[in-house]
Amino acid sequence: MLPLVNDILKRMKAGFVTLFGRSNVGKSTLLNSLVGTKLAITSPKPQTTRHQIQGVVHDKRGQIVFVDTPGIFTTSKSNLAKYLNKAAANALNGVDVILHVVDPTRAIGPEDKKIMSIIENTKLKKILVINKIDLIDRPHLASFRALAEDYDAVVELSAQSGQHTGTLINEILDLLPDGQKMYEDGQITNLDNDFWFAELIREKLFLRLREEVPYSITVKIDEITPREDKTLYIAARIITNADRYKSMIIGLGGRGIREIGQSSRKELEAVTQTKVYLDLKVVVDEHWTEEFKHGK
Ligand SMILES: Nc1nc2c(ncn2[C@@H]2O[C@H](COP(=O)(O)OP(=O)(O)OP(=O)(O)O)[C@@H](O)[C@H]2O)c(=O)[nH]1
Ligand SMILES: [Mg+2]
Repeated sequence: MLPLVNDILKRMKAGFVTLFGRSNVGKSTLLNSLVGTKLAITSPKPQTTRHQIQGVVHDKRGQIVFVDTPGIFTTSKSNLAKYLNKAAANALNGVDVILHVVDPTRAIGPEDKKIMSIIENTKLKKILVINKIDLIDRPHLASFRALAEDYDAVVELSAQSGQHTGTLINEILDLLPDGQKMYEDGQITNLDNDFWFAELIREKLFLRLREEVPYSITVKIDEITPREDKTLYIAARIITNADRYKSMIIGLGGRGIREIGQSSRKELEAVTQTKVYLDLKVVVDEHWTEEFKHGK
């Protein structure tokens, strides 16, 4: 009977759900898996995500807007690190449900404890999401399961394989209030193309470069022009804060930048479904991280 009544009243669930967790637990991978498209970039390196990215799941029972956040971490005191922690904490404003995403291959760390203390005092609904169940070796699973009573629900899933992500959607819809759609049908993100394309290039840099180099980099798109021959011309700048990083990005005989250009172009072609001509430059601006100090 109930679905019929809901149909007549056009009642639906709607709300914001934040993906919260320490770095590298798989928040962005989970967002992509739930939305079914690669919106957020991912990498095996910590601190990959720098911005709030929204991804929308349209379900006949309602609409869920997921908000991906930078991982919380407690060790670094750089401007970028402070900015990322603030951005993550800000993402809790105005949300309905918090997903605390954890990785059972690693012990509960100071970051998890910090997150638990942040969310403990909120009145928001909380779900503990134990990710990476596709891995056989999960030595810390029991210690995460033991936290269950602090949460409204616990879901064990694999963001990578998609296993049990449907269970998570069901649990979220149970906890969400009735509401109105926030996004039009078919719209899946708040990202504009400039930002999205820059992020896809930044992912390739994250995957290819070692140690501190990826953290010295930001990417800006200068031009996106559809050409008459049906190709898409994209001009982008890789901005780093030191000459030595610039040479590491370019690589011996330009090999590094060539490979980054090729893998970025492939990814851009996949998301745009168009042949792409990518014009990539590397420039040094030692002050770019200052932007983060001012919260831009
Ligand atoms: N085996 C396995 N690996 C996963 C799973 N989910 C994510 N990963 C891997 O974990 C790493 C980190 O994933 P991300 O999605 O970038 O993690 P994140 O939490 O967004 O990290 P930050 O943005 O740095 O906070 C990547 O190498 C992913 O491929 C999973 O379900 N199973
Ligand atoms: Mg991320």
